[in-house]
Amino acid sequence: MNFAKYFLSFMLHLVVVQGSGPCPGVRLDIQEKHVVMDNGIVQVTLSNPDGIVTAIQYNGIDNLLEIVNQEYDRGYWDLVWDEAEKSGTKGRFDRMEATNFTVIVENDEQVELSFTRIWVPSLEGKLAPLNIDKRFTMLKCSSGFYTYAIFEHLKEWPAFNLDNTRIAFKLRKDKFHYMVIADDRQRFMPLPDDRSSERGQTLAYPEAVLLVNPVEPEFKGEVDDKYLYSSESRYNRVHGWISIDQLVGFWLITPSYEFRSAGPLKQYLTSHVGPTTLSVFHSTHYSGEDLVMKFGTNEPWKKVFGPIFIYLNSLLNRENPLKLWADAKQQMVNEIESWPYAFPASEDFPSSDQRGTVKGRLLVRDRYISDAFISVNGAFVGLAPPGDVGSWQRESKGYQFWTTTDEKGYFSIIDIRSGDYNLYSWVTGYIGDYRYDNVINITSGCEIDVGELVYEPPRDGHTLWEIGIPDRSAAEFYIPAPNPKYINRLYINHPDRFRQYGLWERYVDLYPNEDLVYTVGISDYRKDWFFAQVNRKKDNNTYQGTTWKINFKLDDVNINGTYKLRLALASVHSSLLQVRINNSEANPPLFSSGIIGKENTIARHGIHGLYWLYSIDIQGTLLVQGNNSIFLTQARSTSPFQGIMYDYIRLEGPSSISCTDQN
Ligand SMILES: *[C@@H]1O[C@H](CO)[C@@H](O)[C@H](O)[C@H]1NC(C)=O
Ligand SMILES: *[C@@H]1O[C@H](CO)[C@@H](O)[C@H](O)[C@H]1NC(C)=O
Ligand SMILES: *[C@@H]1O[C@H](CO)[C@@H](O)[C@H](O)[C@H]1NC(C)=O
Ligand SMILES: *[C@@H]1O[C@H](CO)[C@@H](O)[C@H](O)[C@H]1NC(C)=O
Ligand SMILES: *[C@@H]1O[C@H](CO)[C@@H](O)[C@H](O)[C@H]1NC(C)=O
Ligand SMILES: CC(=O)N[C@H]1CO[C@H](CO)[C@@H](O)[C@@H]1O
Repeated sequence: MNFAKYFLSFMLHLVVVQGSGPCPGVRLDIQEKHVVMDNGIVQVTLSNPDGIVTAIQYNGIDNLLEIVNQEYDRGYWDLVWDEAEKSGTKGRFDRMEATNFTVIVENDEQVELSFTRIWVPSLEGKLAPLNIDKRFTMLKCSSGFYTYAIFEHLKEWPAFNLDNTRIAFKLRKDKFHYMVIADDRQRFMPLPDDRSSERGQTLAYPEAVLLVNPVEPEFKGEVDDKYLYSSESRYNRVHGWISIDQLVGFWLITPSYEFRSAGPLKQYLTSHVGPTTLSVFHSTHYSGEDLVMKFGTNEPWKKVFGPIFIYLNSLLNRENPLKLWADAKQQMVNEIESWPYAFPASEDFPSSDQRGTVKGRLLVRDRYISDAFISVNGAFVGLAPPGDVGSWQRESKGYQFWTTTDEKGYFSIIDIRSGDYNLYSWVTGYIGDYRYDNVINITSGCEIDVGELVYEPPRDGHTLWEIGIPDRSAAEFYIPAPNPKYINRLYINHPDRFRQYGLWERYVDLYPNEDLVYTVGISDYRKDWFFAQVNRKKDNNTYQGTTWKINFKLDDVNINGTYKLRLALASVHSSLLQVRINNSEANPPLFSSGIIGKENTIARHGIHGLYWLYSIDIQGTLLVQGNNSIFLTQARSTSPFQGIMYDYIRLEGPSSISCTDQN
C-alpha cells in the first residue's frame, strides 16, 4: 500500500469524537480476580489485587492491549533493583505486583484505586525494600485514565539500588502499526515477528536487528532498534500509536517531568516495535551507573512518579488518521494546563496551592567578550535538590522544576513542591554550569524572588580559537551518512542525522589510515570534526584508540603566561582522554582524565549523554610562536562503543591585563 497517498486522500477537517455532550458517571465493578472502571467512554480492567492493566475497552474494541499476551504482560508498572553492594545497571526485574487492593475514591466524578505492596523484613533479598502504592484514576467524561505510583523506603530498611522504573503498555499488533514520537518522528513500524531469528539478523547488540525478511517487504533492509526512538525529557510529553484501520489512537501524555530523573536533557525510551509504549520515570540510559539511585540504610525516601495520562482518541470513517496525532498534542496542552492535577487523592501529591514559586532574572557576564550583563533568551533555569554545581544531571531521588528565560532573562518557576533546593542553570552559547549558592526553601504558597542572578562562565582570557558550539551536544559536528546496509528510513533527510545504526564504523571509512587532523582557520567543524572520537577497527577485529590533532598558529607567545584549554564533552563511554601539546609522545601527558563515563551514547544513537567540562592549564613555555599542535588521545580500545563526543573546545590566551581591557 502506498501510505503517503492513502493519507493524502483524506480531506482535512477534524472531528474527534469524545468529550462533548453529557456523559454517564464513573462506575466501578469489583470482581473476584478483576476490577473494572468504566465512564461510558473507556472501560479499564485491572487484575485484583496485582494492579496490572489487563484490558482497555474503547470505541467498540474489546481490548486495545495485546490479547495474545498473558494478562500480566499487557499494561504494568515495573522496576529494576539490586542489592546495595552490586554494581552495574542490570539488576533484578520486578513487575511490582501488588498484594492489596483498596478503593480510595468512588463517586460519579471519579474513581481512584490503590494497589499496594508492603515490604516486611522477611522479604529481604527477594523484593526491593519499598512500599509501593500504584494508583489508577478515572474521571467522568475523560477519554482515558491516569496512573501514578508512590514509592517509599523506610528508615531502618536495607540499603539497595534502584536502576529503573517505568510503566509499559503492550498494544495489539494486529491493530497498531503507525507510531508517533514527534511531528518529524513518526512512521509505519515493523511487526515484532520481524525481529525473530527467522526474519531478522541481530547486529552488534540484541536491540539492533536488521530486517532481512519482514512480513511487510517494505521494511526489508532497515534496522530496527528501540534506541532510535528515544527522546529528551523536555520533548518527551506525548507519544504513542495509531490504528489506521480502526482510526484509534493510544497515547501516553506526561504533563510534567518534575518526577523524572536528571532534568530536561535526560533521554528516555518512548515507543518501539511491539507495539510497545513506555513512560519511563527513571533509567540509567545515556548516563550509566552514575544514575543508579543508591539508597543507604537509614535513608528514608518517598517519591511520587506521575500521574501520567493514558489518552485514547478516535475518528469517524474516512478521516485522516494523522488528525489523531494533532488531537493528542492538543490534549497534551490541556493536561499541561491542568498541572498540577487537582484530582489525585493521595496526600503525597500536593495541589497547586500547596506548592511555591520562584522568580528572578538571569544575566550572563562573559569577561573578555564583554563587560556587559547580557540577558539570554531560552536559558534553562531549574530547581533541584541541593548539590554541587551541575549536580542536577545526575540527581534522581528528588523532584526537579525547570523553565526557560524570556528574551529579557526573566524566569518564573511555578508549582514547586515544598522542600529545600538549589537553583541551577546552564546557557547555550556559554560553557559551564551555574548554581545559586543559597538553599531555597519552598513552603506551601510561598513566592520567592531571587532578583538578578549573574552567571559568569569559566574564562581566564581571550578566545584564541574555538571548535563547535557550547550547547552540550555534538550535533553540530560532522555526522556521516549511514552505511546503506544499515538504515532506518525515518532518519534519511532528517535533522537528527545521528539517529542511525552503525555510524561509529564510518570513522574508518573516512579516515582509513591517518586520524583526524583539524587545522584552526582552515578546517570547518561542521565538516572536518567527526561527531565522536571512536576507536579504529583493525582487520583482526581488535580496536585501536585514536589521537586527534588540532593545529593552530600563535603570532606570539607569552612564555610567562598560562593559557587555558577548555574541553567540554557532550558524552563519554569508558574512555581515557589524554592531552598533549606539540609532542604526541609526551609521557606523562599534560592532562589525563582517568577512565570516565558509562553513558553508552555511541551505540545508542544519542548525540549527548552527561556534560563534562575540563579546564586545563598550558604553560606558555610549552607553546611556540608559529605552528603548534594539541593532541587529543582516547586511549582505551576494547570495544567499538568506547569514545568521546566533544561539545566544544576553546583555547584562551593568558590572563594578563592589556591596555584594551582597562579602557
Ligand atoms: C489492605 O488494605 C486495607 C484497607 O486499607 C487494610 O485495612 C489492610 O490492612 C490491608 N492489608 C494488607 C495486607 O496490607
Ligand atoms: C524547608 O522546609 C521544609 C518544609 O517544607 C522544612 O521541613 C525544612 O526544615 C526547611 N529547611 C530549612 C533549611 O529551613
Ligand atoms: C591486531 O592487529 C594490530 C595491527 O593492525 C596489532 O597491533 C595487534 O597486535 C593485533 N592483535 C591481535 C590480537 O592479533
Ligand atoms: C618572563 O619573566 C621573566 C622573569 O620574571 C622576565 O625576565 C621576562 O621578561 C618575562 N618575559 C615576558 C615575555 O614577559
Ligand atoms: C604552519 O601551518 C600551516 C597550516 O598547516 C602550514 O601551511 C605552514 O607550512 C606551517 N608552517 C611551518 C613553518 O611549518
Ligand atoms: C614542548 C614541545 O614539545 N614543544 C614543541 C611544540 O612544537 C614546536 C613545533 O613543532 C616545537 O618546536 C616545540 O619544541
